[in-house]
Amino acid sequence: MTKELTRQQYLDLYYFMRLNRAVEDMMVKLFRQNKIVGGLYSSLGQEAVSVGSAYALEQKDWLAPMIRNIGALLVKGVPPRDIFMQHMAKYDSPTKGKDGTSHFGDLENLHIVSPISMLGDLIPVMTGVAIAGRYLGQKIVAMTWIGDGGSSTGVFHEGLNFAAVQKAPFVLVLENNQWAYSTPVKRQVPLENLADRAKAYGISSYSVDGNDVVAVYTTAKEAVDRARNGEGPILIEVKTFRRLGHAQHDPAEYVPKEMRAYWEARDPILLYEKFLFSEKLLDEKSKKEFEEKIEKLLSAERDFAENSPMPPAEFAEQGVYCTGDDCHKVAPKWQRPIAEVTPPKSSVAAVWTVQGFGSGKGSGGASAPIHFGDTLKLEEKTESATDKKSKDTEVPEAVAETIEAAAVKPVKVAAKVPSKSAAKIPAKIPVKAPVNARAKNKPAPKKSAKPAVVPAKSAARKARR
Ligand SMILES: Cc1ncc(C[n+]2csc(CCOP(=O)(O)OP(=O)(O)O)c2C)c(N)n1
Ligand SMILES: [Mg+2]
Repeated sequence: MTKELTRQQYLDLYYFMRLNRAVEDMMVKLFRQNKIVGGLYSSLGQEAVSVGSAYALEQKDWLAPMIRNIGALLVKGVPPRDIFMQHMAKYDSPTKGKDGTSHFGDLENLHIVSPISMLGDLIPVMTGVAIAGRYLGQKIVAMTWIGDGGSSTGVFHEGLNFAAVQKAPFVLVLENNQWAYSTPVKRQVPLENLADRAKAYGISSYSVDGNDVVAVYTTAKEAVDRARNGEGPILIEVKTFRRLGHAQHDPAEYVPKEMRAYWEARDPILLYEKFLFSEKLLDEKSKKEFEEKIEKLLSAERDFAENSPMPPAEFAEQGVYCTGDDCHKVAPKWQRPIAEVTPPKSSVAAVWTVQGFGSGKGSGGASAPIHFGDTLKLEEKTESATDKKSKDTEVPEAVAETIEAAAVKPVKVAAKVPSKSAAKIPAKIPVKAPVNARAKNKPAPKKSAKPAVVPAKSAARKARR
């Protein structure tokens, strides 16, 4: 770790990492007391990722957290009580008890987009936020996180490619914690550095030690500044380790002991404390003060959450669908003159001509408007479309004759009609006809005393069934 931040910044990073861990420790207790509704995920050992990256954002910037980014919510200004109440499905929670974990946002004040469970989907969503901000002249950056597993979804690639081609002011933090449920990274990505995924989209990337909060912060800050300055999206891979299982239900016995021991020795908070002590930014006294401050805050926040009521039953049918203005008011906040991006400054012509694109009937011999080219005139179009439709549905003469014949003499015709045509015969033809025909024309197979010889393949197939 190198010293290049202000004293306050160093101490902020420490405070938020400690707060992140303490909030989650408290939730484990609440979970064991059966007060948490639904699953509980942990970011133990990954606090430097959420805190370091979110700390690089300005207040006006936007983020969308994933399940292991409670630290990012705290940095952005979400009070711990909201996190507790959300997990406890309380009436005063941000979603009024309608959803769990970190599935809530704040579009108005904190600029947080609620996460969605479908891994990767936040990438195009936050790209949209970034582009909208640019259009409105807000000079914002949008940030979200994705796991090593989530980086193998189709939408990760579609979203990042879209962000790249749009040069969106967007930063994607790829949280490589070595595991996706019980799948190790090497079993799902043939890359040493997941940052290399950026090469496919022609965008910049970084690979950074995710347990070094200063490294995460300084990298994220550089990326955020570059994105804000118009360099397009940036991918940051942070290498870290998921210390617990996927969620509370998972003891993660599949994790090799040596791997766990290596990462546990690199606890991000202990590493950082060591650095702060060596730089004389923290001592035993100030450390204790931080601990007391956090303890006091969290016990008050927990009490508030515990005292909040559960939602009334009749509330279940309210707020399920958006009803417009009485549900939420989302209006664009222009930070530039609208005239800059509206007519007559911007083009609104629905069609445009391209020299050399060709001329046709629709363009009267001139260069063709790109949408119309050589298309038919309206009357011709309508006529030919009708003709085509009737041709498509028309039964060919030969087949019609065959069908008619089959209706009269089912047995004989069925023997002649190839199976493909037989499939087209309408339902009014007796269904049993072809079966009877085969039965009459083919002699019944002789009964044999010998057991049938089953070819090896079929035997294996039968055995599998
Ligand atoms: C598109 C999609 N596929 C599968 C899942 C189920 N799922 C939820 S979390 C998870 C593992 C994610 O692993 P990773 O992206 O590495 O994140 P981590 O849990 O390690 O933070 C899976 C497969 C999902 N939510 N969305
Ligand atoms: Mg993972």
